[in-house]
Amino acid sequence: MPKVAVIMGSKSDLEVCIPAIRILKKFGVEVTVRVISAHRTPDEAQCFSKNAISNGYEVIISAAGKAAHLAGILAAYTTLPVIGLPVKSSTMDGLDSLLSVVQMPSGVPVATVAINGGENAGILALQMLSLKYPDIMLKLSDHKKAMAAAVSEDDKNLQKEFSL
Ligand code: RP5
Repeated sequence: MPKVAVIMGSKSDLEVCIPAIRILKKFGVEVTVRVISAHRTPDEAQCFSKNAISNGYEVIISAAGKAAHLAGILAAYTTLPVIGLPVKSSTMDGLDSLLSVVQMPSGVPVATVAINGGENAGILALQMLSLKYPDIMLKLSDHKKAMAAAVSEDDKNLQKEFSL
């Protein structure tokens, strides 16, 4: 069973992580959820990342806000793909978090999704896993079809509503 870690810098980031956790579980992925802070528990961040591969993780999702260094720290100690999820947790609308996550130096990438983009973090992790797990690739294809069907339904309904 594929295994993904969802790590947040503070328990206050949990709400933004829920859509990621939910979609990963829906696709049958084993999810480990942790609170590890780049600033408050830096030794644990280092330890988790250094041992992530031997502990069976295939992708890490890292959510953090403000001076959001967690994803970068995790990416520094592993060759696993790290998906950064910037959290809007301050007065700066999350732009501070976004830039802290995305502006990594050459050689240490963090695949960054939108501010509060929990579901996309989960889907991106699934897309990475799908290269190895064909059943996930199939489910992703079904998911895309379901999304398209929902948009077509909205389109049809709005056309009907406003053509009167
Ligand atoms: C970051 O600071 C966390 O990721 C969180 O988004 C933000 C605020 O943390 P708390 O002060 O709510 O614990 O480290």
